[in-house]
Amino acid sequence: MKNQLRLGITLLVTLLIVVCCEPPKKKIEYPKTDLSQNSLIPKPLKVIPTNSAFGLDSKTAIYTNQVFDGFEEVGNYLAEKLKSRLNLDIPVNELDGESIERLIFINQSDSLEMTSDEAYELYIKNDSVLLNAKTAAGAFRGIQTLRQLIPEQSNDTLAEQPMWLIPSGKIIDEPNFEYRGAMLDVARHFFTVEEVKRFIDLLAYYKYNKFHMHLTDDQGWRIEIMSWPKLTEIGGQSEVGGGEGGFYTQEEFKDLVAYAAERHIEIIPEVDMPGHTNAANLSYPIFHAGGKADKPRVRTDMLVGYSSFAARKDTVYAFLDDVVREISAISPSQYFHIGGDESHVTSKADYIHFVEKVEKIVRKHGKRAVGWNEIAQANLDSSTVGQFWNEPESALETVKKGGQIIMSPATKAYLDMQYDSLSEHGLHWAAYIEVDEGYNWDPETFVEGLPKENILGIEAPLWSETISNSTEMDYLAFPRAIGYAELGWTNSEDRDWEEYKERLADQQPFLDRNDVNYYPSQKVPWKKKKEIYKKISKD
Ligand code: TNX
Repeated sequence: MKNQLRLGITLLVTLLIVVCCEPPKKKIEYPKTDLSQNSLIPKPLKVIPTNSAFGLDSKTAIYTNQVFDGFEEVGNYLAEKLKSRLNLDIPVNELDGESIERLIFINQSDSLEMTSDEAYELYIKNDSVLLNAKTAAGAFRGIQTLRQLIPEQSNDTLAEQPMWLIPSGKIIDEPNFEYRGAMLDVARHFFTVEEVKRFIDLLAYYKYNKFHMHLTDDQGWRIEIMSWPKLTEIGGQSEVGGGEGGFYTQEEFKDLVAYAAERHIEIIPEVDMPGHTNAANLSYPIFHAGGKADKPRVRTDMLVGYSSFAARKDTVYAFLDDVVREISAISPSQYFHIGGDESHVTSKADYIHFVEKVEKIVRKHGKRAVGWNEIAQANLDSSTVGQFWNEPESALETVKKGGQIIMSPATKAYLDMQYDSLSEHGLHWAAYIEVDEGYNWDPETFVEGLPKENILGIEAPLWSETISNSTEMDYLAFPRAIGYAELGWTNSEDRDWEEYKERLADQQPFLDRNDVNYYPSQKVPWKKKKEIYKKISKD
């Protein structure tokens, strides 16, 4: 008993010594925050503030699931962004550092309430950020939300080291549509691999998941086809305005596909046919339709509708089988876009024959065909997707056959339309699309009678007749592409221009940091005049 007492006292004393002699940990007094006031785009499904903060700082570590594919890569991606933007060296999956006090845990979980593969939950507390996602894609979307929550300024008084205070609370989120895309026309003007990657990076920040590349048109053929080398040797050497054009080798295309995949963005290749094929026909005149179609020659103008493949020649389909096979082999996407628009010099019977033949070739190579809305004239498999741009009846026809629709109405979603009559670059044959016009429509109701379950999603196409570099691309794409991201992700009842425009204005620091030459629309209450942010670093 005596011994026990002595032991008890010794323990107590030891404990007291330990407690009182450990250097006192300064309790951080986080200021009051409101997570619901953050300018997230796209707006999440649910945001529940708890009014405190997580202090992102040099004592933070990232830990990820290391069993499921892709989670660690998402952690590495976040660490890279924190390094380039904040100059913080945050370890990923190394927890032995003594100074680690806070954790961002990227966790695989099957028990989310939401059904989408891209769903995620974020629980932000004083000492941890827990990101739950079923898939790495969901985790990647959640990481974008976290990036957007990092404030411009660090707080340098709360601790010895600078801290970026992320408001605490809970975010539950998933996309409304599974297909949220942008398209870039690399045929009218060629864009380099670096320019395309930069665009993909910007789209990733706003949770896009599809990137459609319009690879061929009258003015240029931009993808190497080993079995038909003249397509790029001849067809790749021109563009609108007389520039030298260019093309992607298959290796370069694979590199782009991999780069996009790291951002959980799928590249959808398009070979536009039977019209828009002057460059291919110039390379191999044997496939030219003749008749009403113009004789192939180098085209640097912006006209459309004058070219066609010969729809009744068997050799055309043998050639296209090679093209579809080679591209499919380097393109993991389930989709292959066959174009099909504006074939004004192909007879209706020839057009239908052609589209049905090519759709079968695409399916033979294991892909789902996508085509511009005109393809509805043909008898198509229900797996084939129509891309609505100008004919509501065609979209309805596709749906009647059981097909799905991607919404890209030219009057609302075309990134190449001018903002107004004074804005630079762009065309206006469909409409002038100011930033509010581009936001104020509903993909679910735009085509009357189109059931929601047949709408795969939305895509904003950027045709490039009037733009030839990143600066010009930015001007047409931003800030409108940010709005299309929200139209694809956020439910329509949660969207409101008056509220959105404030959140859009808050994107300015991000856009400026990344040197995005956005159009400074008067409709948006920008906080600062353009140019005012100093370029610090990219994120
Ligand atoms: C129509 S939209 C086209 C393109 C042009 C675009 C210019 C569509 C399927 N075809 O060939 O580049 O207008 O806005």
